[in-house]
Amino acid sequence: MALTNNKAALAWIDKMAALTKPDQTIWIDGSEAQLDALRKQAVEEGIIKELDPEKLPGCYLHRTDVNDVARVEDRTFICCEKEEDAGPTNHWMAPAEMYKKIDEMCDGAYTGRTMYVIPYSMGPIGSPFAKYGFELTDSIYVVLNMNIMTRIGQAVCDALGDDEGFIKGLHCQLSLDKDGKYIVHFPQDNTIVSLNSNYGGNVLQGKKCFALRIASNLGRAEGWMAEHMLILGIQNPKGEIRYLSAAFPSACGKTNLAMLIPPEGYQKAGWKVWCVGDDIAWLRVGADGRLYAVNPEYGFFGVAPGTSMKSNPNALISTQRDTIFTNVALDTSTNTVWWEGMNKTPPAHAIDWKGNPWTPDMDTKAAHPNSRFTAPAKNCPCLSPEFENPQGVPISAIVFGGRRAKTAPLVYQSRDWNHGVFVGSIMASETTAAAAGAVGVVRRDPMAMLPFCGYHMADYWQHWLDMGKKIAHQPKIFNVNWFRTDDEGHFIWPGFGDNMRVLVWIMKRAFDEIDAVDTAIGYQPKAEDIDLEGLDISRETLQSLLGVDKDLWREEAKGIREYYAKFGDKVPKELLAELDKLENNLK
Ligand code: SAT
Ligand code: MN
Repeated sequence: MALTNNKAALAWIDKMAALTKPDQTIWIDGSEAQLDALRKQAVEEGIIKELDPEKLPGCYLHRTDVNDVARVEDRTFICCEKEEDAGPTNHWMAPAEMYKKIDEMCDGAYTGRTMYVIPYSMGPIGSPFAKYGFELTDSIYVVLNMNIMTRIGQAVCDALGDDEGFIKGLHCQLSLDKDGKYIVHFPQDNTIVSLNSNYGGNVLQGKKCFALRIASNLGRAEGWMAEHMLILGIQNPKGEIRYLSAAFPSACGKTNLAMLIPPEGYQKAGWKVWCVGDDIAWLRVGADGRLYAVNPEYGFFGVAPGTSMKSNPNALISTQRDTIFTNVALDTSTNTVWWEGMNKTPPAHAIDWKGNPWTPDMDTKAAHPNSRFTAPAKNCPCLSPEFENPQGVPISAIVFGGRRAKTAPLVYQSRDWNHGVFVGSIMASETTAAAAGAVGVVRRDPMAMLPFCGYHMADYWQHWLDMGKKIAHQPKIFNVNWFRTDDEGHFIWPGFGDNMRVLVWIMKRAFDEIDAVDTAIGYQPKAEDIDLEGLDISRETLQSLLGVDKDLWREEAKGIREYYAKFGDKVPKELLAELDKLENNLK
């Protein structure tokens, strides 16, 4: 039975049912009884495997099709009316043409299948930040994951009422044809369609499709921001908590930073990090003129490989119950999961992510490099008490960062908001396994939004500049790079918990509590102002990590100019002025 009387929603769902022709329709009410029945059914149908109920209660393993393991950026479309509004970084197709294609592909797509209707909320239900949507899917795996990643069910329909401003989403698994994938967004209709995939980032529509691509459009129109950012709170020994948000590309350590455990000395002194979110932030100007953030999600869709009790105990603990693992290895002797980097003792006998027998002497990976866990946020030991705060948390610093072997120093601060927007716009990072395609190639990824900005990137930069004018108390903007390597290709900075040392400097700067050095690219710490106590790193090494190689940066400036040229005369003049300033400083 329908969970809403919302006429617009019912009319659209009827229309989709007429197109896809399901055998039956099931509304997901969010009740444990219904979810449990679906879990049982999914186990019976071989979609998921129940793991050891003592060691991993409520946990399941799923394997995707081998050609369906990451987001497919070249199959992702923004279908606004005019091609120029999608801009040079998005794939575009005329809406009418795309709708025609979808109608053809989805005609009878649910024949012999069930249509699940998932009402879901991004953001705490009833919060001024919250937005509601319906995802229609023929995948129980999607239902079970959406239940972890978003708030679902009757309460969402109740909060939506008759409002027509909901997001419409259709997902059809079809044959999972590797060449026939379509991840499509119609910003003017608040509509999302995912075809021929069952992989998280493509089909858990609340995440990248809604909370970033569609929401970036909504934010632009309504005067707020949808960003690919973690949110964390740093509690100092006085007990004050200060919040920052940070944008890094996929698989560059957002989850690790968001759940950071400070070095021992810091813990003893009373420092603590609280996680509000690990991937997406929605930001609005509050009545007090500060910028406030909520995490619109309800769970973590984290990269499994490399997650260990050493690297990120909070993440690993989060996955110990009520979690769905995707494309990790199955330890057959214990009926638990394993992945590269979990520990140094791989199982003697496992089933790899493709479903084949695996032993440690084989030279294939047991888990896919982009294998994931879907874990409820509530499981996280350091989840912020403000996680459900409908008003969000006040942001004092915004941090950009990427994976750069050279060029970008450990940390620097922008001189002001506009310079900070420039710093975000020139972000570059080496590609990872989170998207299909080559790994390790440096590409520009402005604000880590390259695959997620739902309109013209240069208009998005303009939106950032415009937002700056609306925020009376602007957060300070920084850039970090944990990934500088030495001549042998080893990381110089230890990263993980020790990133706390840099965060503490950032927060002191954000509150004007410490001086800095004015360099060609922005403000940088004095080498003595980054605490190295208990670390095996000399001041000279730190100095080199902070170093700005002017030759490399002149090359960088040239690359930025070429990159900006792609956007033609849409590049905001403020950013061109910042580039001129940078070039001047490098003379
Ligand atoms: O694949 S997801 O988009 O869900 C995760 C990521 O790539 O950031
Ligand atoms: Mn992400």
